[in-house]
Amino acid sequence: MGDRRALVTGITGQDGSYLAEFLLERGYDVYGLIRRSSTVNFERIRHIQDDVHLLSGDLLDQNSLMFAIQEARPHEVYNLGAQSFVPASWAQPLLTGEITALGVARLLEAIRSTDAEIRFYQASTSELFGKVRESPQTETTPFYPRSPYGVSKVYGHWITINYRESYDMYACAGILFNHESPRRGLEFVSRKITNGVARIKHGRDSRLLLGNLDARRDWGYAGDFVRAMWMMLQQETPDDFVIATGRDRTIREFCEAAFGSVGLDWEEYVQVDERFLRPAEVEVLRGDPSKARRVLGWEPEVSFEEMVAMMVERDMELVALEK
Ligand code: NAP
Ligand code: F7E
Repeated sequence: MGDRRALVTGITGQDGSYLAEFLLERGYDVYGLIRRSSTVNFERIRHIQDDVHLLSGDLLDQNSLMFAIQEARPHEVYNLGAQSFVPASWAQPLLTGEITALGVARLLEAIRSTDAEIRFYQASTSELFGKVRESPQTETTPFYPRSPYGVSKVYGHWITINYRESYDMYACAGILFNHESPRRGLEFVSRKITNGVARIKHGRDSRLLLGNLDARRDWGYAGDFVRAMWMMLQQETPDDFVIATGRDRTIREFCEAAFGSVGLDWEEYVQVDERFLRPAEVEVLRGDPSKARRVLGWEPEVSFEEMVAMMVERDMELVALEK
């Protein structure tokens, strides 16, 4: 066993794969929790599959979390596992609550009863702010979630703080604003757009159907954001941090940048389809990362334009490979 061991839930997801790479580079023994499925979904971790230890478990199953903690004996646990797609949380609000809310308590209980010295990171989100009470949003901005996902994350956030205060555990919540990459799931708007651009450019599609084009998000690059998760757990005392770029843009602007990067005019291809509108929308999010800058020394390195170009470039390659 190595000197530093970390357990990552959600290792097969976008952030889990970047965080696992980051921790491996720093010499950690990395353990990842994976849930059983009838087809393997290791696309994002195939290149590091032999370097990490994969443990079978589920945030719905208390015993499996206990076994995972006992097996990995981690110094740090990063809870990135969640039902993370906002529209799916209206279709499956109870499942979302079980995984995204109660799953956090299950994991904290497994840690508390095994080794309360373990440092814990909870993946909180800008969706806590929802219908924003002030702008930009900071660590002290009141919450007003707008989806079953957001409501579940409010529980996960407060139970993390409550375990810190009740049991003196080293537990941090990172309030991360949207972060994207070529590994983003295809259903999220950023990747839906860059994949759509690639399919249109290759002649596979002629239009792209989207929902609310006026929504504004503070988009950063996932590779930069996972670094902040690790930085939070290296502090002397546990605390909560907003991680954001400090700039917001509309979905239209994302389209303009993505289509523009391959010389296309987005307005010729994008159409609004009401099926993609939400029952309650988060209209605008913009984070203030000054505490993270001051205390952690964290700064984003990849710009919005670089990230969009990176995503379109990768999707151009992937679509070219599709039969
Ligand atoms: P993602 O790509 O959707 O990955 C979610 C991960 O959770 C996957 O590995 C998934 O496993 C796993 N998972 C789902 N249900 C589970 C269960 N019952 N038990 C164990 N694992 C389960 O999400 P992401 O974008 O990487 O985000 C990582 C975390 O940060 C999530 O908690 C998300 O809510 C939060 N967050 C994301 C953002 C963002 O902009 N990306 C911002 C703030 C917070 P499968 O592969 O088996 O489905
Ligand atoms: O939507 C609008 C949509 O699904 C962004 C998750 O990682 O970040 C993510 O949640 C905006 C919304 O991300 C489409 O209405 C327009 O206003 O990419 P998204 P999200 O809902 O912000 C937060 C921080 C998380 O924590 C979540 O886990 O884009 N939008 N048209 C669309 N969105 C989608 N998905 N599809 C559209 O066609």
